[in-house]
Order: sequence, then C-alpha cells, then structure tokens
Amino acid sequence: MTAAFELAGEQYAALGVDVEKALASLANVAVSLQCWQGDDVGGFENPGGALGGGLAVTGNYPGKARTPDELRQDVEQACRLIPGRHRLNLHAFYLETGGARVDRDAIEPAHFARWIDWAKSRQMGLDFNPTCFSHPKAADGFTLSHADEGIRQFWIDHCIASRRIGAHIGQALGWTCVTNIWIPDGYKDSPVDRRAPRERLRAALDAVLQEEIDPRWNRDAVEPKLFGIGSESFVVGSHEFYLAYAVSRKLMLCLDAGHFHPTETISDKISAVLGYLDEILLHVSRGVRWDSDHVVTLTDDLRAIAEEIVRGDYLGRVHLGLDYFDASINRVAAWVIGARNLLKALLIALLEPTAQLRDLERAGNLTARLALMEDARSLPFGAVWEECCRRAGVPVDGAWMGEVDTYERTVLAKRA
Ligand code: RNT
Ligand code: ZN
Repeated sequence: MTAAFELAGEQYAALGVDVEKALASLANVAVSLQCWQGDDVGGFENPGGALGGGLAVTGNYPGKARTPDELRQDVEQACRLIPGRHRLNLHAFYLETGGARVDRDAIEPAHFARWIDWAKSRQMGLDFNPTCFSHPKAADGFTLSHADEGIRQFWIDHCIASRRIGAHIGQALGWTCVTNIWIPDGYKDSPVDRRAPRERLRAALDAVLQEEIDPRWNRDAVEPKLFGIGSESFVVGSHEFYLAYAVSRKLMLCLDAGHFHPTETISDKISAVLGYLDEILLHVSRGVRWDSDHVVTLTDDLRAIAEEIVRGDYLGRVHLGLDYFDASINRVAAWVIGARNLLKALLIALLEPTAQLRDLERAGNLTARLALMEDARSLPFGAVWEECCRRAGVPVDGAWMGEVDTYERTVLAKRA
C-alpha cells in the first residue's frame, strides 16, 4: 500500500466514500474483450476474405493475428495488463474446423472446442455472436430480412446454430454466455418499402429464438444501429425496432455507444430501458464523425455511462463488452487502453460521493450538487487505480506500455 493510496482513502472517507468497497465492487466486473480487435475483424473462415456489412477497419500496423493461436496469444498478453478476470467475445467466423470448409449454417460447438478449452484453462468467460456479414450470402447487404426465402433461412439457421453454441459455451464454462445478434441489413438510399423488411426481420428473429435455451447458459441480445456505411438511409434493425422487440420478447437490448446520432449518448438510456428489461448489453465504443468504432478513451461520455451503471445499482444487470477496431496502432495496446479506461471509469464512478449528491438533490440544493460534482472530478482516483492494479498484479499506468513494446519486438514483429 502506498502513502498516496492511504491519503486518498482518507480524503474519500471524509466524503463518506469507502475505497475498499469500491475496489471490491470493481474486482467483480467482467469486461468482454472483442476478439476482432486482434485481427481487424478478419475471422479464420476465409483467410484474406473481404470485410463486409459496412464495417471498415483502417490502418496497417504490423503484427496482426493470423491464426487462432496467435489471437489467443495476443489476448493473453492483453489480459496480463488489465486488472481483473474477464471475458472474450467471439464471432462465429473465428471457428476452427481443422481446414474443413464449414458454412455458417452448419457451425457446431465442436468448432469452438479449442476456444472453450483455452478459456476454461484461463478461467475466462466467452460471449458469442453470429457473423451475418463477410459472406457471399450477405453481399447485397441483407441477411435475416432478405427478400429471398432461401437466403433468409440460411441466416436463420446460422443464428439458431449460434445460440446453441452459446449455450454449449455457457454450460462448459459454468458462466453464462451472451449471444448478440447484429445484422447489417439496410439500404444506402431511401427505400419505398420499410415495412416488409421489418416484418421479415421480426418473423426471422422469432424463428431464431423459438428454441428455449436455459438462461443459465445463454442469454440473447439484439443490437440496433442508426446507420452504417452503405446503409445510410435505412437500417432494418433500427433502435425503435429492437427496443420494442427486446421488450416484447424479453431479450437483452445491446446499446452500442457508436450507433446513435453523433451528439447522442447512451448514458441516459440505461435507466430508461432497464425499467422494462431485466438486463442489457453495452458495446462500449467511441464514435468519431462517421465511424462508430474508435478505441475507448476516458471521455466524459464514458464516465457518464459508468456513473449511470453505478448510481443506478445496475452492475449486476449490465453486461459490458468493448466494440472497436483500430488497425493503425498496436492491437494489443488498443485492447489494453480501452479495457483499462472502462474499468477506470467504473472505479471513478464507484468512488463518487453519491450519497451526498443524492441528499443535495433531494433537498433541492442544485447549486451545491453541481459544485460537489465538479469538485469530485479532482479527487485522487489515480492513487486508488494504482492500488487496484497492484493488487491485481498488473502494471500501473505508465508501466504497462513497456510490456507491449517488448511483446511487439519479440512476438508481433516476427509475423511478417
Ligand atoms: C456493428 C456492430 C457490431 C460489430 C461486431 C463486429 O456496427 O457494432 O457489434 O461491431 O459485431
Ligand atoms: Zn457493436
């Protein structure tokens, strides 16, 4: 324990904040790392295949993972630099078939056996996603809402298979898997018929979700989006569509921070939707202009998300995943920066003098509420974060990047 941490503890205690309680709460938070940051959303189904679905990864920083083993090795390195016990979020096209060609509608738990064994040995959790893009049957931008019945059925079968894999994962690991459905479906320009694709999507999702799966092992989420590259004018799975769908079917809604109007944030939505849904999934990301997937930094937006989760006592009902992909910087560092920032934002929120703020608000003293909120920004959370890293056995701020550099020199640079 450092002197700085002890002094910080006293300062927080004077405001009625228990730093040990905050650290204990943070230690229970599991963040789902997006496997796709490690290989630029490439997957292992079709090496060199083009990325589709309006997803764009820019940059060509050397050293991206080319095989599942390399990706696992990179995730392990990232995890050595992130305090806590976390999860990995897999997409279906990260399957391992031993070289056999297995189409998306035929994927099985066996194709993820190595991921599961690896996760088990590291006491990590796994989450899952059907991959409804980067495939010839998604080339025209439609999947579950496709007008062609055969193509639609193909994607329904893929999503059914994905839920079964999710259940298998959850049971094998003894830790619930969240299977999140995102589809790219939409039009670049204004359609004349918005109704039919939405009706097809609703029916397709109902078909996907028909099979009852033990919620101890798998829970389903649906992820809306305002627009994508190539679907600027119309997205079938819009916010209203999926919010209504999630409420009516008792699913999780996935709120991706990058999927709204550029000035719209998701922090305010958390308490609104949790009035009607048991749980939600967050894709913590950072939108910049047209891009929804920049590395998560410690912005006011991120802090507001963390504050809402903590103030609302929602930590047990909000599943946290990262969702961004940056190929212009070291990919291991990208994971570490985003994950540490999310945890740091949660710690700052856990250290907030919330009880005092609530008292002031209830008393109608809005001046003092604002004053305390602003003063709280300069409380010494850095010393508590350092202690968190130290207790978890990971490097403190300023010390982890050296390990990334070493890893780059000794491992990544050799992937020519
Ligand atoms: C796309 C969605 C989705 C993807 C991943 C790869 O806009 O955010 O979550 O990023 O499934
Ligand atoms: Zn997302």
